[in-house]
Amino acid sequence: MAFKLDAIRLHRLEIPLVNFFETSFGRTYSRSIILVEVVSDGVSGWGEVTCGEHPFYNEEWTEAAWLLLKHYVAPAALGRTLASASESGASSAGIKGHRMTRGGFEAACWDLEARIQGVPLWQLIGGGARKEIPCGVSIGIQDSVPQLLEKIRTEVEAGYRRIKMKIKPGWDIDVICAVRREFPEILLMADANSAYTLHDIDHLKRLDEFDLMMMEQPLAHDEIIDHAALQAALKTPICLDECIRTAHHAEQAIQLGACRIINIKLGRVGGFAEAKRVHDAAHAHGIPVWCGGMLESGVGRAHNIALSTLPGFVLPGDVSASKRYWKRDIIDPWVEVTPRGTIVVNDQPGFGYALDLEFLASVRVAQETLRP
Ligand code: OSB
Ligand code: MG
Repeated sequence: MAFKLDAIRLHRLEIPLVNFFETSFGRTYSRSIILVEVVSDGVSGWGEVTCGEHPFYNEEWTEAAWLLLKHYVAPAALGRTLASASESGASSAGIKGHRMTRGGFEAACWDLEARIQGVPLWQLIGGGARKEIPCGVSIGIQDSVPQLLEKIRTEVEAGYRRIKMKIKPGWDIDVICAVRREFPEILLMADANSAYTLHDIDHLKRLDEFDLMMMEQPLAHDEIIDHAALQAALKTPICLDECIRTAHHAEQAIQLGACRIINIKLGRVGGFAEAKRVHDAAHAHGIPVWCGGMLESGVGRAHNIALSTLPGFVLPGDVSASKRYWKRDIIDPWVEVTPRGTIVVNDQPGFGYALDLEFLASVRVAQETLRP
């Protein structure tokens, strides 16, 4: 359904995390999040820019995202009539990289179209393969092994179906060994966020004995070929995260044997249109996918839930309950996880949750409305 973009409003929020989150590239205590609100004929659609506060996961970061949205993404889109949300990425296609930033805008357009049509977002994107999505958790690097074991116990008892732990040199083999000793049966995986190189191949091979579901992104963020060499030497399946920014990358990685599983992050690939293409490419090759997370607020989390209803998302994702991240979420109700370790997908229009505008205003530190 065609719509014209009358205004784009940027909101910058600062929200402390309930617990710090540590990866191989650093520790986060508080999130700085940009929400993109796109307005057409009085109806608003919302998207979240999922980049970090610093350019350490990939090249993107919050401050830069604001400038890119204001000076490039919004001016190229404002006043235009889009035949459908699937066209919304085209106006900023000339921008190289910065897919999380462009993806925040793109996802907002999908939400807008779903709200104009009065249909759930999952339906508009062609999802709906499942009414409950299976959930896993991502647990950061802790100060001590007993702390990690306690965190894992809490999440397993809450019903989560798969545990992902972050690793880095110095926090890997011994720690995984301790986790396995304590939890011999759980579905367990490890995410290195690019902390190793091919020089570590013998070290990484030692992880094969722990029956991990997968090892996520052990090597450089932009290095598909070395991952193929590593996968050939490992029994443990490699899952690529950072490396896969387009469906073309997914095709190349699969053809080279660089991974056996793909983590799809809505932002990392630039929004729903490319996420669907990555999903389709993986599906065509029998490669399972799951939905990754970037410590999103309720808005990004709700988009991830819709994405996870596409048929190829057969593995538990990093989409978990609001309360694991926030004392109060910016959506109402919050995202909850059942004792079965699932999120029940609802049938409300758009991304399926109301915004808690009062709380949103209280954590907003900047706002700007852009018009044609
Ligand atoms: O690599 O998946 C990652 C968080 C920030 C940056 C990168 C990653 C992550 C996570 C968190 O693993 C997943 C989540 O709970 O949102
Ligand atoms: Mg990852």
